Amino acid sequence: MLRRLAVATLDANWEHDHTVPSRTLYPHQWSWDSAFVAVGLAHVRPERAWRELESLFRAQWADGRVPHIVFNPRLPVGAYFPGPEFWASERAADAPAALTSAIVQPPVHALAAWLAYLRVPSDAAHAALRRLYPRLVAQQRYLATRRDVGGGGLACVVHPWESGLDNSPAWDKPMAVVPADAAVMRAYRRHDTAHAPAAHRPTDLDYARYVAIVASYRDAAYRDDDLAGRHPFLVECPLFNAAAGVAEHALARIAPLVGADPGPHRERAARITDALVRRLYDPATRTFQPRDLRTGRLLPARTVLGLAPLILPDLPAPQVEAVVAEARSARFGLAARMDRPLPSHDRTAPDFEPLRYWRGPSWMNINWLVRRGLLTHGRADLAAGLARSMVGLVAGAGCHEYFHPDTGAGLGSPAFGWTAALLLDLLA
Ligand code: 9WN
Repeated sequence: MLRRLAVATLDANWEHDHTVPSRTLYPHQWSWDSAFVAVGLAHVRPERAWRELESLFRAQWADGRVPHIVFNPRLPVGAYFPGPEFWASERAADAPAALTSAIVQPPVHALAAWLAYLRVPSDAAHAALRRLYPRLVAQQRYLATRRDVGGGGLACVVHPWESGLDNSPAWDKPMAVVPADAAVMRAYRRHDTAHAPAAHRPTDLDYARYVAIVASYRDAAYRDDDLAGRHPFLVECPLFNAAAGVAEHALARIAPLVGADPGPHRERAARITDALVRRLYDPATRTFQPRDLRTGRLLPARTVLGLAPLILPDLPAPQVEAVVAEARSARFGLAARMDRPLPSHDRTAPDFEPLRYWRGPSWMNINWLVRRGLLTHGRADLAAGLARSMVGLVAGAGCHEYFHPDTGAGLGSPAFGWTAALLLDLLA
């Protein structure tokens, strides 16, 4: 029954060579959504899993960046804000022919490709892996070189949208100093608030700042040189970098299958884990915190981003223990028997907002990543408790985009791609 709902959701969101996250809110192709969707498609429509990933990577830029949105040119102007006319990515020398945004999202694609291959290791899957491998390597190279703005071995994100957790309280401090005025938004038409209650979405002031950060990057033709000297938002995110580390681990598994050397991937994976612990682990709070490169300081909010390094198989034991303790604390409520999955923000914080997007609600993709981390580190009891709560959530509310962390009520889009896909993976 549940499985049928998930497959029907994915089928309804399928659009010639990719899956839209939502027909209403997000009618184009999103980068990390496609990776999560491919993980689910591999269980039911393996051929589509590869088309999903390959269509995304066809829009990869010459410099290796994988855009966070690939726009469907058949949709009318105004189908989503900000659309291709706002991004004007053709101003960049490295942009592809496709209409795309110019920023990235967490690189969970190599992991998705590896899991899809493990699920159905057919000749077609092998051929797709061969085609994808050099593109996945280029994606990692872009992040490791052009985006190592801090020089410490981590990639920095230049926009909250790149983190995937757009309005997380993690970004409140660096966002507060981005010059912008909510009135700017009168010049634009927001598309999201026509499809979801404004109280569940980022504010107009958030959007004014999102727009200002894109404008700054766009004015420099989306170049990455001298970002430290001119760009208004520069942070090192634990989830983003944990994804980059896991990507190197996945590439180390893929490499021998495509005739490449896994050694360099293993070395890079070890360097990323080491840099994460060195730069983003805070011994005082015993969790991972993002670093604001404009101040050099760790950001104080204790969000679910801090738990993400658990997905790294080589995370040292003290950090594994610390992250599991943080997840089990009253802030997140992980337990072998738990009613609801982890919220996106510390439940005990005064700025916890159970309805507003990434400021409290529970999301399937983040919980899925934490569950993988628990399994990786031998915490099957906790992983099972988390998985049961995730399945229960969707059984109660449907394939929503996000969920009220206490009542489990569905929020955002009601037929959301990655919720359906990751549910299929949990049910397998
Ligand atoms: C901006 C598509 C995307 C997800 C992000 C989520 C949301 C977009 C938006 O939707 O972001 O990229 O318009 O709010 O925050 O994680 O990839 O599902």
